[in-house]
Amino acid sequence: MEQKNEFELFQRYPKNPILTVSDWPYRANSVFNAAAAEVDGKVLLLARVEDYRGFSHLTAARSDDGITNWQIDSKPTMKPEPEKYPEEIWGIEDPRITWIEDMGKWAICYTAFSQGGPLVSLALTTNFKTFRRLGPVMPPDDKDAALFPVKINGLWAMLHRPVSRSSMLGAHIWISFSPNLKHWGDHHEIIPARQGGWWDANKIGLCSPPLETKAGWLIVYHGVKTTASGSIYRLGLALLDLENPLKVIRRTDEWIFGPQAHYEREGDVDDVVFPCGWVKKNDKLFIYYGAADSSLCLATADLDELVEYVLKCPAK
Ligand code: BMA
Repeated sequence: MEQKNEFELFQRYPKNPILTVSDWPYRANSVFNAAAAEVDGKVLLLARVEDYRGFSHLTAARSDDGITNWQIDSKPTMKPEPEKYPEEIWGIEDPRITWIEDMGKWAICYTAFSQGGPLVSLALTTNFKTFRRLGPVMPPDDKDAALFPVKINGLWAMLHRPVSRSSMLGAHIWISFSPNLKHWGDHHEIIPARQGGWWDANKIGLCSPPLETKAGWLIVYHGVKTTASGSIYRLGLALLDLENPLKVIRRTDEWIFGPQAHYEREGDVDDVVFPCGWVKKNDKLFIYYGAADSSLCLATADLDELVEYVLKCPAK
């Protein structure tokens, strides 16, 4: 692992990127923004793969140590099915995986790129080979969604990021509830994008799924700063109350990770770090992120240090 940089909570894996399209067993334009989970003792990444039409599908890669020797499915693991699910016409993107102990299943929230814009779809799996789609659960525009692993006060809960057509009003993180994973309501905005000069002004979105810690649900989110030469995607943290996740206990004022390495600064979309998954290995957190919409990278963090840091941030 990399020499620890004492100012950074996240340490980049020195041999990043861990996966690129040159590792892929079939022809594709790019691999990025992967969900992550520990499945049968291995780390499984469900990567977004963009083909040469510009459409995305999802493909699984598995590794014993979560770093090297990835076994990549030889063909797409989960393909868009526009004949049955018309909202998947322009592809499926940016999955987030949550293990639902109560059901003994993995839930995957993903973006379906419909003719009406991106929306949130949900699928369940036990094996990452076959998937049971529950279909769209949020209408467009909505993305950056993940489920909580447990019911909250008797209901399933999901974080997501709807965008108002009047984009002047910004894009914020919302929470919604469901009795059955299919019908969603009780919608509340919980983390607003800031305004003006902030790194996370106007547009934010959830990254990896909420992670349960003693101090609360740990959230990592991206903030998008618009500049004269394009957008910069950086990451911040927040902590939600364990029993009542509508309550934001803490939120970092400063971004804690942003594009610095050349593979994050230059690619199909410059200046993007975009995690969709993290895996806890002992006290370490392995965070998997798409870099510049072009490759898959790894950074590690000490979970206690992250929580300690976020607890020092202003109360919200
Ligand atoms: C967001 C998402 C991500 C992408 C990012 C940068 O809106 O679509 O998939 O990585 O833009 O292009």
